[in-house]
Amino acid sequence: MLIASIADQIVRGVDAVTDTLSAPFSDPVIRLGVTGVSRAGKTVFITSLVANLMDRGRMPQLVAARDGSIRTAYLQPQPDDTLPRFNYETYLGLLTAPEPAWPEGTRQISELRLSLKVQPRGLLSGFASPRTVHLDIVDYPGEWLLDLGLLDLSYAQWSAAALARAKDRPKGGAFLAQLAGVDPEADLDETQARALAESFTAHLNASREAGYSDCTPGRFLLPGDLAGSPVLTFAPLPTITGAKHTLGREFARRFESYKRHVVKPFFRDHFAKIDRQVVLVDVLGAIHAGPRAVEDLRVAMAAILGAFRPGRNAFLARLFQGRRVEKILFAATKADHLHHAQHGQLTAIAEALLRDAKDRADFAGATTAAMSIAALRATVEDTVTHRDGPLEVVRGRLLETGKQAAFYPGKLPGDPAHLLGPARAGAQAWLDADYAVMNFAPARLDLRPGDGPPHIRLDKAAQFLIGDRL
Ligand SMILES: Nc1nc2c(ncn2[C@@H]2O[C@H](COP(=O)(O)OP(=O)(O)O)[C@@H](O)[C@H]2O)c(=O)[nH]1
Ligand SMILES: [Mg+2]
Repeated sequence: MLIASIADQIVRGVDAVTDTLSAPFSDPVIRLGVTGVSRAGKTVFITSLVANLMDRGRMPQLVAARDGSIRTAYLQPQPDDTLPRFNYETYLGLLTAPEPAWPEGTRQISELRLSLKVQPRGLLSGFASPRTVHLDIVDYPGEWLLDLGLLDLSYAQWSAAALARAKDRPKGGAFLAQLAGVDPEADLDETQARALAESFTAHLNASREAGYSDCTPGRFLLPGDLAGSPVLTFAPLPTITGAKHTLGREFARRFESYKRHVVKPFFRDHFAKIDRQVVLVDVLGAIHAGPRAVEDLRVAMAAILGAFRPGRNAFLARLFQGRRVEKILFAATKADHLHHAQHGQLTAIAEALLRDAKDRADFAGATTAAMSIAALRATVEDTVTHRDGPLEVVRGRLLETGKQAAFYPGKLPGDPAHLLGPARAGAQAWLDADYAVMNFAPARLDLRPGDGPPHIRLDKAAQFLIGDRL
């Protein structure tokens, strides 16, 4: 341990020296992390952000776009040769086609470099030539961040927590029933191990579908090329004594292996290099799913945001070595599902979730903000007459039928505590309200030259995240 940390420091030290030496000769780089659990809106966010940075007509809240400091923006080969490239052209093509469609879900990390030519501002700016700022955008699943918490847990501790969660979550009963017939002290049987892992994974996936966010190990949901490997073939077990060659002992070993070979490399190779971070959250989706999903979101967000606290555990502290993520934006996505009259309430809920996480985690000087945004606006606003008076709705094309429909998701409370309170108290359903969500298809676009795709507050988000560096 000691030797490892000294070696780490030496490597870091050398890094630091070369950084300073090369700094005057190389262009500044901003590494922007984009995360959120599956379907939170990462792909759409990055696609629209990049399109709107290339065509800046709809970005007035980004100061460098409004005042013309950004001269041009163009895509360049990314710096990391071994990371998949974010498939920007394909996604934009889908979203802007005559029959627009949402991109397929992505389940892995990817990267894209956008380079901006920026005219320096200030006294002598007229004489200076434009400088280049590289924006390296890294898209990675929020599920992977939740795994950070596993580093602090033994297999027995994780098992206890996972079994407790399984009790009243989807397909948890089936897994527990299967477990009842298993003796952890019996010799390892690979067929049984696989069956347990499959049943546990089915339970995690069903929980995720039902709106639960806290479903670890994250790579069970998004296995990529690790599918079927031993590091993903384990499940929680009740108390084990751990004699050699037993199922219990082997699962405990695989759990440790998962931490070492899956969790740590991600944090070391990707997470520790991020300067700015946006965490996307489908708050409306969770509200629709009910109080338990909202409570789970609150806990998961605290865990996700906890990953940005370098003092969180020894492993992270060593990785960051005093470096830190400078800005963290917590964004409630898909705000176009709500008339703007209710955006304030949505932002307040996002703020309350962020505050809760902040109360427990000091982000060591990182600036944080909460916003409600829509990366790609799929609706227009309207007012319809309802038996109780006028109702402020949004109108869009339904994904299932392609038909236009007006939609009212329900009245969000002005005080977020009216939702977060019952959620925390373990309510099963909302008492006095019902919230709906609707799947809208992306709107057909008719873009003027110089305009990017329509959005809500994407420019404000960009100003917060990168505005100070342009
Ligand atoms: N109406 C609306 N829907 C969105 C928006 N962003 C994402 N979505 C929906 O959320 C789904 C998941 O988005 P995606 O970017 O693929 O999520 P990811 O899994 O985090 O990359 C999309 O297929 C859309 O249905 C948005 O700005 N407005
Ligand atoms: Mg994606």
